[in-house]
Amino acid sequence: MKYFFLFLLGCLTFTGWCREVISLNHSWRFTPGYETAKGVYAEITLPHMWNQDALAGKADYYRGLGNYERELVIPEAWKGKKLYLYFKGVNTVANLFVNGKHVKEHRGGYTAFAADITPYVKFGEKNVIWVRVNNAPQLDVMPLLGDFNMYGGIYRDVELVVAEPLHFSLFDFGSRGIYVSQENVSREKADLRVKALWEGELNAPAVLRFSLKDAEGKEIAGKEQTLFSERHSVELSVEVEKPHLWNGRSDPYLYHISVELVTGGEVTDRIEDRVGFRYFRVDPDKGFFLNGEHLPLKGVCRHQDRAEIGNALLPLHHREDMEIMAEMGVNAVRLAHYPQDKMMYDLCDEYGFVVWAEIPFVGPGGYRDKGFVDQPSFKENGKDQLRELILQNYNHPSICFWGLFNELKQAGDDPVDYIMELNRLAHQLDSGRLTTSASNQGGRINELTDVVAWNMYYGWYGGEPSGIGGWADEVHKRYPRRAIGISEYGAGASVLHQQEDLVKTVAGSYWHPENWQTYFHEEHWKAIDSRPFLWGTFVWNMFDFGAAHRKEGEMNGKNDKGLVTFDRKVKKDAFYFYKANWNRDDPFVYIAGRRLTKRSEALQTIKVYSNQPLVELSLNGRSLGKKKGEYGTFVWNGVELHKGVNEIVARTKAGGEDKILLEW
Ligand code: ADA
Repeated sequence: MKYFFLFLLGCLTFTGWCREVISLNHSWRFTPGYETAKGVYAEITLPHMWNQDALAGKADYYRGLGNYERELVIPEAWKGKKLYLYFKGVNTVANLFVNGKHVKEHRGGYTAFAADITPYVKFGEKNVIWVRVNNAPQLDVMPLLGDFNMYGGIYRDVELVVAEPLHFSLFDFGSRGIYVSQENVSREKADLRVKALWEGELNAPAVLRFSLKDAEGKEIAGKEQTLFSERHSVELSVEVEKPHLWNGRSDPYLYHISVELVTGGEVTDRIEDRVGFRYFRVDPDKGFFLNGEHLPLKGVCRHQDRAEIGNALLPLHHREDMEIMAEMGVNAVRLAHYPQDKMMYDLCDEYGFVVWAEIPFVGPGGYRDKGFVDQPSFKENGKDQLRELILQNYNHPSICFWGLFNELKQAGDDPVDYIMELNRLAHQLDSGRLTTSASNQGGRINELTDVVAWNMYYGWYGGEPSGIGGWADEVHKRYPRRAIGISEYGAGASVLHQQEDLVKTVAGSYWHPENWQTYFHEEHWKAIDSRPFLWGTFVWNMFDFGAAHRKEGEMNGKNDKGLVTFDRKVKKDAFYFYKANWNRDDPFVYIAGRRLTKRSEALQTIKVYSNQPLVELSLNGRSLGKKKGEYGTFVWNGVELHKGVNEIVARTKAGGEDKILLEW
């Protein structure tokens, strides 16, 4: 029965011809700590994380050991195959044991890794898998700190890969062993290069072959090449004529590629992937260009966690985040501050978001402590994490930028030389993309990556929101030959905190009224929109996220700079301001200030957001006239409420209507 179940699972998760990929998310036992009492455990299903305490805002949440164990029956019939465990994300350090023997250690919580368990398993028997996970802070694993929770656990999927002896390598820093490069891309042609790494003995003549199909399934290119036993890497190139380009949100066209190893006429392994042809550049005066056309990047940053489940996300959660971002009209996303689930990069390919992907090289920002320690073990770990990020995500057309650091300082251990090393490494591994960084400093540190961006908080940690424009002009003048962007800008808001007047929020305080965040973004967007030299700008943050050390806003342990709440249930007013400016496709109308249901005066200002040219407002059934908007914003001053409950309706021709009740 068990074998039948395994077989069934294998069929369901089958991604290659001969390779079987079996989900191992079920039937784990979890025990926290060490020297735990025998027989005391929780039965859990992956993805899993153990830090509910962090979600509850406990600043010194548990950072230590957690143990995951499960049995694994390996059928006798698998003798002669190669068996791997593939972990997609374990935070932070994972040690894998099979039948009590140490197999592998992996250091870094955001990237995948594979372990060859073939020599450790007993065929035809039950085997015991034990993963010892440690999320304690350590000085030689990135990140050393950050304004986000480092939830411990096996929080992404685990798979068993059952491969034929001749198979694509899983050992190149957790990649799938297939790298698809594109060069000289234009509307006329593209050079496609497929590099494959393989493992195993060649007992008979073998070939590598690939086939590229368009979205309708028509083969448009293909090639094969003989394998030679002395080399475990092989490359094939073809020219694709008149490629249908991957063109961001407007046309995220994807081809399909399948790469196979064939020996004695039999396919022994196959990897499927998608290819999107595109070219891009960044100009210091004119910003970002995709396929030769100017594309202002309207970006947001996304942390991966959410209320109640932390980082232990299911596919439906990733998809929901994408849908929310798409609804707002986002066309670029900074997946901060670490590599995110591969599914996110897949979805970005599909939705057509331009991606900034990054390693967790996070500096102290406004806090004390260090993001960089000048010791070899830290530096090696950071380079490995960069290799993993790039090699695991090499084929995604959506990724245009590799982010190398966030808010590092030069005081103390100076990271400049090391960042230069990372920059060289990124280019060595991938000559087709640009490097970037998120700075909050002046000085040499801003001259190291291909393009640079700053985390700016005018009107939150200091200054006024309108200050952002002057700042951008100043930096553009100071670095005329550098492409500059804004990697973060944002202000906190609680949907429970409402005020009638616009009073500036004190960042670290309890009171985080929503209307200050809205105003902050209105001012920022106007300044950004009139400065096309900014190559990309990214709201901090799309969603509220867990930051256990924070004691501010409506509850401890949360950074509430999201445009959407931590549970994804409420879209704040600022969300609709952006939707009105960024989403040209779905007509809508939205009345702002709707959560401030009780007003203290009869005369009120009513603000409406819409992407339609004209909005009509009515009060208790009486029209107050139609208005044209500016920046998607329509304002009626001096609206006189009756005593009691008032009905306010905003109507548009194509975008329907919105209705709220206000009490005076
Ligand atoms: C920094 C940092 C972020 C973030 C932000 C904030 O800029 O890069 O991680 O949390 O501060 O909200 O203060």
